[in-house]
Amino acid sequence: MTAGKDTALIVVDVQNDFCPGGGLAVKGGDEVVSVINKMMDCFDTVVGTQDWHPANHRSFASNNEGTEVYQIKNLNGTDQVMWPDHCVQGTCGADFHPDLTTDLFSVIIRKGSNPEIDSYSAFMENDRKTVTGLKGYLESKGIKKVFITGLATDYCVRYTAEDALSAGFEVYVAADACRGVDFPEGSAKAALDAMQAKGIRIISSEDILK
Ligand code: VGL
Ligand code: ZN
Repeated sequence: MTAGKDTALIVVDVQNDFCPGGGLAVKGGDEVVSVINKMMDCFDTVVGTQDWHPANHRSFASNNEGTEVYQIKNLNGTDQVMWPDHCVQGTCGADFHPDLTTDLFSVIIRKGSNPEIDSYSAFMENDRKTVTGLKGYLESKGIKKVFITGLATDYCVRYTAEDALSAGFEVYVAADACRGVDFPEGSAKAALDAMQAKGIRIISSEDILK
């Protein structure tokens, strides 16, 4: 299939730290690379995103004395999971997976750079106020529909998909082109169900590639 000019692909956080061996490894994270590479050929507009934290980011357990990894802590008024260090700006862990065809990205959105605020969504930081500019970019290109892929299903994919829906786009998530952190256990499946209940269409990459 060739997607219409009004359709964009968003490739969320396909970075070394979310792949096996990385700082916040997602099971099977690297398995999405080949399927996403194939999907990219079907779209004129492809957005890549990168989780892009300074080393002192407050979502890292290591930067919050007395906290343990995966503990939940109140950070500036919102519940924040204490993550292992990941995607530190300029490190190999923050690089895209080496086999990902990044040449086809029309634009790259980097998020999570404010040390005090996490940003799961590619549209808006977790303060739910600070925008990244992605909505305006897509609107300026006449995009009406977005297909979302990448890592991780239960965090950055989910938040990006839900914000895309709130921004007025028709939203599709290609489930087989995503993998979840699955913390807490079961959250990857729960995220797909929650997205579907909101009107996000959960599809397979095959629906695009056929
Ligand atoms: C992500 C947790 C922390 C993600 C980013 O890309 O889903 N998850 N930072
Ligand atoms: Zn992060």
